[in-house]
Amino acid sequence: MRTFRNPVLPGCHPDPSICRVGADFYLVTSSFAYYPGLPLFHSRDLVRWRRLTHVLNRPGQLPLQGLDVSDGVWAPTIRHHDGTFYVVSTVAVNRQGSITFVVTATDPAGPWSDPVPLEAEGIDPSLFFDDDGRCWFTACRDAAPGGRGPGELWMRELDLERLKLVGPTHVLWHGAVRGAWVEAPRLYKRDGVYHLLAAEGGTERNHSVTAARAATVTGPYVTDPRSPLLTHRHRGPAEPVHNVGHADLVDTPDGETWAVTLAVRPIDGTHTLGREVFLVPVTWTEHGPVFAPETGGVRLTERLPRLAAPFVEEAARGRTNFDGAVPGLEWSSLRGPVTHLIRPAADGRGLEIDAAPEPLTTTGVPAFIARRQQHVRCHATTSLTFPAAHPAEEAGLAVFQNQAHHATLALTVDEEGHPQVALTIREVGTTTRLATTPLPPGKTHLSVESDESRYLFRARPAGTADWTEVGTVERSFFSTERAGGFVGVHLGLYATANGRPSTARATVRRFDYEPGLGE
Ligand code: 6LW
Repeated sequence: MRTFRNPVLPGCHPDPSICRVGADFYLVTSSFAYYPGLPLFHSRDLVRWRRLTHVLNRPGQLPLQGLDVSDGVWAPTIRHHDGTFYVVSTVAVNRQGSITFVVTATDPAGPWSDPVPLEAEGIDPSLFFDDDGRCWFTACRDAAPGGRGPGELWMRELDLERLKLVGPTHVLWHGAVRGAWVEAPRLYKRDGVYHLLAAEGGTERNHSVTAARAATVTGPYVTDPRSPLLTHRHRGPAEPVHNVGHADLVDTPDGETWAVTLAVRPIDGTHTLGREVFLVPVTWTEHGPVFAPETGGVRLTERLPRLAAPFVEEAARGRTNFDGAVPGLEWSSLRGPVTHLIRPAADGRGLEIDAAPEPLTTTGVPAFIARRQQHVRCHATTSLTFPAAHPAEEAGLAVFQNQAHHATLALTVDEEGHPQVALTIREVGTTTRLATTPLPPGKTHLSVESDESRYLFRARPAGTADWTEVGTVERSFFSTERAGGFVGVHLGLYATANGRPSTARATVRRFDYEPGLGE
């Protein structure tokens, strides 16, 4: 049997949504407070995905300043109708309020329109185009006022001309188990029946895909008694894939149906890479969709979709030379563009990063760019020079969960002005300097290597042969279970003067990311 390896999008890519136009599949995921927002991927075989663009890549489209890393852009849905692509999504603000919006494009590569706010309560919006061309907007909201809580799924019509919700609100469903966090509604029509899929149980171990169905689009919806249609909540610690839910379905041109769903890969009960995208086969019966009919679950090795030609999978390794060019689509900043802080170096070789006053610990825009960690075992290295003049000035590598929870390996100076490399962790207001190692001034290589148990931080002055171990941090420190929130680890480059004005500037020659052996 020809197989592929799940997840098809490793690393922090939660809340996937998928659509197809002809032979082309498009997929979007949440992006939280990372900028640009809403990464959009393209594939022809459902397995190999290429970054096409970001749906929100102009600063005016995205109000992210002041937000926690796990707030921001949540749970989009992408659909195509009559020559237009639609993405609906929500900006969550301090886990309390939210702004739901729709953006459109005729070419998925962009440009995408500015967001049009919708008067919609709640999160996880989606669209469904009925046979008569009417567009139905669904989302989930609190069933009871106060606090984002176990919810209800609701629907209104979207007027496509005016991009406005119109007509009455229809309450669709409260989930297979009332009060179990019904979210992520997605609607499909099959053989005259409307099937409403939802996520239920919360996005952690109890996550699941549940369903209801109706004869008319606005309901009444009746719980599919087979619910949950997909979950791993009953599986024990030996199961490699957990927290399965938040699915979206797509039909292939040759008549297969596949689901994309989020899930995590915990090790000893914790996961660091965030929620990743898994591909699951689906068949339709008279009862509705059946997920993974042969295996009953989400597998790390799955049979290839029929449309995929056999291929050799390549791990996502990457060298970024930063030579005269802006970093590629895999790089993000926090809460807005950083072109005023990070730019191509004057000699065209590498990037300059200003030691801006903003530290990594606030909800502002620090001088920081990062890419997702996509493999538990991986190795990231960089080479930089940073003539720090004050101990508050630092620049180097960051292993970043969120602003309250990260580690840095940085070039800085001690109180006497001697260059050193410092390993520091920050956890909810507490900064701990784990280790320092003196260094000669000048170009230095920094490296972080992770595996199932720890992150190992090392340094090497340019022109010398041996790496010096600066220190280690246990892997679970970076886990979602420890840090909270909705994201996975990002590996990045940063500089800061920690609140002081500074003219110090780091010059970064390159950044390499290599999956470890067996990844
Ligand atoms: C997403 C929602 C969720 O909107 O997490 O817990 C949110 N559930 O489905 C962010 O990914």
